Amino acid sequence: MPIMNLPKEKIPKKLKNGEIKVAVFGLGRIGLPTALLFAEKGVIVYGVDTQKSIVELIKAGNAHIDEPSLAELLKKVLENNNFFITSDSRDAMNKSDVAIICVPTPVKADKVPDYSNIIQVCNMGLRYLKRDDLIIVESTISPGTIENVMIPLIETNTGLKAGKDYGIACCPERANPGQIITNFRSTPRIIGGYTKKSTEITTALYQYITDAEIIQVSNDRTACAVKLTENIFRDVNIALFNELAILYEKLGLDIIEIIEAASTKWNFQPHYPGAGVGGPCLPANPYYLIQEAIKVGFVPYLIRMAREINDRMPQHIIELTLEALNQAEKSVKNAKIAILGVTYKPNVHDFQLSPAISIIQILTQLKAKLSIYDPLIRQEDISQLNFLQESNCMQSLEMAVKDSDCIIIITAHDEFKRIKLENLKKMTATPLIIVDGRNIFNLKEIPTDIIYIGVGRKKLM
Ligand code: SAJ
Repeated sequence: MPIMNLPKEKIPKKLKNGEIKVAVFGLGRIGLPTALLFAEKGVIVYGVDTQKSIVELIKAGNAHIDEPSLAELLKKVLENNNFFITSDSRDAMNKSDVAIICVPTPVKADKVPDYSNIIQVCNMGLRYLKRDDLIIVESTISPGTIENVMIPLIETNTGLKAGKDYGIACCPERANPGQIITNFRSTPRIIGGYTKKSTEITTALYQYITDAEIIQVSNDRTACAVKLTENIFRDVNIALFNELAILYEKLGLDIIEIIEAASTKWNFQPHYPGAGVGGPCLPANPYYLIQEAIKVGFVPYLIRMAREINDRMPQHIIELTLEALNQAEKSVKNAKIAILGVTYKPNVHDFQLSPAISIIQILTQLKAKLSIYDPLIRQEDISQLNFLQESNCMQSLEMAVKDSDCIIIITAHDEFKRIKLENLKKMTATPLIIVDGRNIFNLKEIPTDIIYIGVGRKKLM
């Protein structure tokens, strides 16, 4: 069904009766929910992933990622028999009219964006693009990636010209891990096409699966820039509060008290200092725009400095730990240090670029004896993640903190917020030392006989 030739009004009916079929490339935290939300509405969907293990897991009804209500949605969709999971991108594209690209776009160690997954989709699946098909990029990319990377590859592989022979648009994913299904159903979507027609047809497609507002922007480059602007705004603001935290520590002030008071002003937008900024988005996205800026001879300063400030927070946690141990006249060498929290954000089973990684590595180099506890760590994580060992991963908070000289909170899991400090004192060495990397405790409730340091707030004995 040549979707680009259809009047947009006809698209809902053609989706419902199976005449328009959708291929989703990449079945991870974004791609799988995207595929299921189309399939849930009766659309014939081909879910494509190059990892055969993921294909088999999903075929067997295993949602393979932790997202609320995802497993139930997969089970329901698999009963409909309109969701086909495959690693055969050629077959999927031959049978589909729309290709939605949801593959990871990380940055390499040298902070250069890595579009190898996007390029692989162009050279494999999209090699079988047909005249009047539509391509939609949900993966986070920089403005210009469609024009400068994808379109030339597609034209070389197929002879098809963008805009004239097929449609292509950007509809960046805007979901918060841990709330993805909810966000997909309710968060407005940004759509920008290479042509106006691409924007219109893509809009009709997404209106079929969400009641949320669709924001049409001028073109695909603008849509990419909106997504990057959202995440750079967040990264820069977090960096501001991380820098203020370090200053207020030195001034003997409590940044949380300051944020709470400042939040009474109508246009104050609080962000929170912490052990660092992790995850697949914030530590990576700014470099997409930095790279584009450098290509046009502009080197951003604030965006780069914000990344440096945030990337330095794990080292700051180490400095606070050394200061607290010194206060108790203890050395870090052979100190028993409990690490609470390893995932990059609370209550989400994801370790990507977590600040905990470098904190664990540095303390290991300093010859501390680590006991690590995170309620979300699974046995397979310990074998797969090189910074975790069987010997230092504990099954419970109590086992991790037992006899510890110092406790470092790195991730603000709900379980840790329920800790009763008076009870904790009975389990650890004396004095209890807490380095609160997420400021989860109320400074006013800290017992007088413990050493407590938060990020931007200090209460030494
Ligand atoms: N963090 C802070 N201080 C803050 C907020 C976050 O240090 O005030 C840290 C977190 O601990 C974490 C990192 O930053 O290590 C990232 O936190 P995040 O809440 O931004 O989590 P992400 O990476 O899952 O961000 C996603 C993003 N969504 C997309 O890119 C589509 C982001 O745009 C959303 O704003 C965010 O979810 C969200 O709102 O939760």
